[in-house]
Amino acid sequence: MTLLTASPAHAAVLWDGNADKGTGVFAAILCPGGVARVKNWGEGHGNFFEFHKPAGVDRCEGHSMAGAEGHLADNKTLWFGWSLATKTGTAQAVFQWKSNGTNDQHQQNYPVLLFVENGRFKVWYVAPGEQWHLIGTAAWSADSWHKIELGLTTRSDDTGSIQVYKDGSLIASRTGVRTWDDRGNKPRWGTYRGGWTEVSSQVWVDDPKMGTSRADVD
Ligand SMILES: [Ca+2]
Repeated sequence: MTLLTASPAHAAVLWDGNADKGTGVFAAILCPGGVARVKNWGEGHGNFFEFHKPAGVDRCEGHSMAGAEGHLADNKTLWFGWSLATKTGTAQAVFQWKSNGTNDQHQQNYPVLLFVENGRFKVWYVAPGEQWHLIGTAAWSADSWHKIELGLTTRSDDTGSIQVYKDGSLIASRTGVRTWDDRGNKPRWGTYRGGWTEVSSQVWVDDPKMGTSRADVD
């Protein structure tokens, strides 16, 4: 007798940010002076999100996930997956694992940052005290889609972990990190200035998802 089992019982898609549903899949759009909208180039990705940050503007981002923030907590395993394309090789911060609160309310403003900079994709872990650690990097080609998968175990002590896959290859893996700040964290997709407020940047995000396993967001 053969037992056919479905996917593991603990696996689950916790949030599906399909662009067919519009920008309301995000909890908020933070894009003053820029453009955040649904776009479609008539290719296989169908509808996706466009974030355009003109020069002189700090950010154009989709902040967090409507209806799914209850899943964000300490001591969780969370996977985020999406497709990303950038107009140039310097799109600045394209994802932030952003801490809630401001200034002295947090020890880490952004424990994990993903950058596209000078033709490289970069994974930063930013420890308390604004200590930046480059924990992974890979070549980046502008104007084409790339699959990004980020796995986090959230910990407010130093026992968390970070894994990042780009186009199916593991490019960053780090344990012994603090991934959950005092007031918690939320994901942000789009483009944030980094050191280059004067640079215009345009990025496209398709099919962002959150789940409890990599398979959920693959
Ligand atoms: Ca799509």
